[in-house]
Amino acid sequence: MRLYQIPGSRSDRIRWLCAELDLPLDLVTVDIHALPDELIALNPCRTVPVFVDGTHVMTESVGAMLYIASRHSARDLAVAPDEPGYAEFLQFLELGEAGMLSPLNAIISSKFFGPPGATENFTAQAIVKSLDGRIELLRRRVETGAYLAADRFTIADISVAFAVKVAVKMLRLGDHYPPEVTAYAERMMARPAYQAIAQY
Ligand SMILES: N[C@@H](CCC(=O)N[C@@H](CS)C(=O)NCC(=O)O)C(=O)O
Repeated sequence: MRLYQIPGSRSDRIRWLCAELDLPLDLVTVDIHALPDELIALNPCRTVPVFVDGTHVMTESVGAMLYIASRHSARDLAVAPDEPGYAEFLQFLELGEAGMLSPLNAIISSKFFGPPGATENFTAQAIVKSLDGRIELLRRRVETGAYLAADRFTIADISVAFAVKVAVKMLRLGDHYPPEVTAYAERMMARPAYQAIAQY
């Protein structure tokens, strides 16, 4: 299995999962400003990560986590359809990317690559505000349980904890986030597997 990665980016989700499972990954570190032709040939979206397993090429970090967990029979790290926590598992697995990190791409671009004040525009403010709703959804979940689904650590926790980390540590949006949410993310990221690959 090969992973085109940028340390500290969504590729960390896949690295974190492989560290949990003790699976070897062939890492290719790339520069987002100078993506190699090899990556562009695999991924016309020109995004990172790109995960390759034989003839399979995946450009979605959450999809790649589900693939790895299924292929490597990591039953504990996913939740099966006949388990009670299945609905919550799917919900939070998706939330981390579709509901949280994907909308933040616009904020990341405007903060790091846009003109001064770009993050102050209406669209950027609307995205940040919408994230607050997702944080409240998360708060309600973590106030009643240590994990997001099935009372155990799963890839839904990797999906969401990584999104919270980007919001809090990279974008500094977390000043008003409830302590339950930041404590939950810190607890997930204190796991030895994440500590072994964490960049910041
Ligand atoms: N939904 C994709 C998003 C991938 C993505 O947007 N990656 C970022 C880096 S973490 C990127 O490549 N941004 C540059 C761009 O969108 O042009 C995933 O979960 O892997």
